[in-house]
Amino acid sequence: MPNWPSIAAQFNLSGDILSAEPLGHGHIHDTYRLALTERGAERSYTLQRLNITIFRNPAALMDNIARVTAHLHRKNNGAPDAHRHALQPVAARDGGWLATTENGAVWRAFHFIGRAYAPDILESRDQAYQAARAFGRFQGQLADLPPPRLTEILPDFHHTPKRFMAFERALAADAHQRADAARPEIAFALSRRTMTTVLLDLQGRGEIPERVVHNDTKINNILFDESSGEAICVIDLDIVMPGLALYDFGDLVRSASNPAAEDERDLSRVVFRLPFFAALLRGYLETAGAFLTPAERRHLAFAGPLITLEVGLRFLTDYLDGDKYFKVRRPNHNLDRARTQFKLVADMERHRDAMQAIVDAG
Ligand code: GN1
Ligand code: MG
Repeated sequence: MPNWPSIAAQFNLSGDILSAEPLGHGHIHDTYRLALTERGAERSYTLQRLNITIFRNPAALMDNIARVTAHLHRKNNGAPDAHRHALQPVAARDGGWLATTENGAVWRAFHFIGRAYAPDILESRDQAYQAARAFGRFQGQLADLPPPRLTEILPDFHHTPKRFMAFERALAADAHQRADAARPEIAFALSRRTMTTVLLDLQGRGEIPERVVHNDTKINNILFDESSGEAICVIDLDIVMPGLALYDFGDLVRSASNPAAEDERDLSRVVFRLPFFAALLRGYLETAGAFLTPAERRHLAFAGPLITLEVGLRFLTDYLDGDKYFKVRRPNHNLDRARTQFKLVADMERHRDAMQAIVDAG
């Protein structure tokens, strides 16, 4: 168990510690809800131990987040419940945003947003509509973030061709003799190389602009209000940085369209839900439609299969590499995850014309 008194004392927090419990299902950091009480008033905070193997410059990361959240709060100023619509980091007593413990762990804190939940799987099309609206609004609000350019915390994060090359390197090395167990998945990935360059080529030709985007719009990175069901707050801002709007829409399609868990072993449960795609598109166009370029619009149906392939490639690469990146809780966990992603890609490919028709009508 983390040493909560020593961690809490490093932030601008006061009161007695009441409880600490694990929170959420992120694959990267360790997240807790810490409740404090002061003269009868209870306050909760989200405390995260950062994965500093992946995020080597946590100070730059928090600097990005501080700028982004301050900008979002300026935009939301005056809205009812504004404090529930954007994250708010808690400053450390040393003037920065981080606390370091004696064992070298690096922590950050946010004000906890209560009466809200982050779903791993969407139950209704309305949730999909809500989530896409929220991410479109998020992109729109960050369009005029004052300079300088945000730090690229993880450069080339969605550079799919580089992800593909990393996969090929892991396959050639096969350092853990796992390739044999993944032959069908490897073949599936290898036959889709040409997909990986499409968006970057368009960006290179100037048809798709760089924007400030979220880059990790998995559906459990948004909070829904428990009573109204409204998508209220975009969370997990670690890799908010320059990127393409289509990465965000694509990852939403990946995570919102699938009714099964990302690591589901029964692949018959992993399917692409076309009506959820239609709901995502409707929500996204309501808040982002005004700023998308024609080329961005034309590729809304392509973004889902692309990002799903990319995430599947990353899981497969990590499986071949010996599970170094994503947290795993069982043998073959990353292979199971790669399988769900590729099953989803295949299903999306079957629905390609139907998706395109929805985009063209939208
Ligand atoms: C990670 O941090 P989390 O669990 O929200 C990953 C995403 C993947 C996702 C797959 C920084 O997201 O890129 O799409 O897992 N985040 C990072 O579930 O690598
Ligand atoms: Mg997350």
